Amino acid sequence: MSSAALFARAQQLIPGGVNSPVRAFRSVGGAPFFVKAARGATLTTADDVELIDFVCTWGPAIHGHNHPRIKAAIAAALESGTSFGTPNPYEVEMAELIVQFFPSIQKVRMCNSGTEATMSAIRLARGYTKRDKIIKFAGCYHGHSDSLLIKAGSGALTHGNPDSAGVPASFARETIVLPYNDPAALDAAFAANPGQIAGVIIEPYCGNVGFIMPDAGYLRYLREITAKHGTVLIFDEVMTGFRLAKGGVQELEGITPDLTTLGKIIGGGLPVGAFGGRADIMDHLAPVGPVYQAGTLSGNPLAMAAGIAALRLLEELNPYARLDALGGQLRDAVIAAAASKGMPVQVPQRGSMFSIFFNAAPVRDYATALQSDAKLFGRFFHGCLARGVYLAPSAYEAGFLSTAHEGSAIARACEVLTETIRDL
Ligand code: KE4
Repeated sequence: MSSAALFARAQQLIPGGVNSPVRAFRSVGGAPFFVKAARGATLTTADDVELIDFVCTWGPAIHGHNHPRIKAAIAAALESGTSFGTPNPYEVEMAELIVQFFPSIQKVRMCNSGTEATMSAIRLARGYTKRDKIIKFAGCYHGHSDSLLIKAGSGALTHGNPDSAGVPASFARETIVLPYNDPAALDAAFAANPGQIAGVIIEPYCGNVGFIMPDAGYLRYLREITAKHGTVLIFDEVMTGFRLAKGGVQELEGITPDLTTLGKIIGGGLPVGAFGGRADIMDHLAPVGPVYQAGTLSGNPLAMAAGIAALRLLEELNPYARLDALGGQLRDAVIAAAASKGMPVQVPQRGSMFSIFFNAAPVRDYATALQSDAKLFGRFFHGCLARGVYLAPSAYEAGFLSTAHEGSAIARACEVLTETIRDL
């Protein structure tokens, strides 16, 4: 059945025809394609079109799709069943791997999505500090829990406003939204809310507003001011963990957060999330402490087996330099193509993450990201898609590379990006 026919059926039964809004192509226009198979760097659509994939299922597929080692690990686990509802050996091995990769994590709890991980970390920070307020940053996305679907309020230093229908104003009042990369805003928020801020949650490198990296010293300042005020610093590394380095951004930047949230890669493509950090904080979690958190399928043996295989592959391959070279190839191709026609473009890239902003100014926060030409991005997106390259269907998402992109896939992709920019 074609994508169009599938989409028509899906829209009858699933809101917008999708199980996650970004997949609906609303911000780039057109109708989404359906995928029936994925392997390596390639997606095969329901219309038998092959696409070079730079979404990588939004991060998990760092080894490419359907990697034989991950597939074999799932198959082996499947022989013993799909879910036990009891502790299982895979969970222990996963916990040991996470703690090994992330020295800041002394104890870790598995869950089933990044949203669960960040929601639980926020509750834990509040339970540990007995404070209610949290700080998040404009442009950072941490999943769809009520406390985090909040946009900056009128007084950005006081409280936020709901960023979705269904979020009570009373919830929004406990979330302060600050601009990213703005140390003075941090000072002001802590001064305006003395002894009230339970936690600060940040994407240390932003991947949900396009790809934005912090100014030098910004994360260190954030670590200092949160330590000074007894506020729990939460690094949301659901996207960057295991992707930008084995130990994520905290390894690259040499910063030790109090809690870290993880997901995506640690499920090897199956549903997963995790949060962990200082043992004295984590031991406030049930059944040890008073902060409740739970999940029927948390630590699911199939997801653990897939994630363990993905992490073991990272240990063996240590692919980060190769991934950074691939990202650099893509970045250089886009910059050269845009320069040849005097088109302003920013291509922030680090390792296997990148984004393409049609913007004359460097993008350093939500406000500058919004000044990019999203309409032009939409035309660029569809031009690439028509030539067989699938970028994230939004001007405000990050792109992802995998080790499977090496060789012909990256070479073809660079040609396509170049041709598409030429014809814009
Ligand atoms: P999930 O609940 O979607 O597993 O994770 C939420 C989440 C938390 N933290 C960060 C840093 C994230 O990037 C995400 C989810 N990322 C989006 C990509 N923009 C998932 C794609 C989608 O919503 O379909």
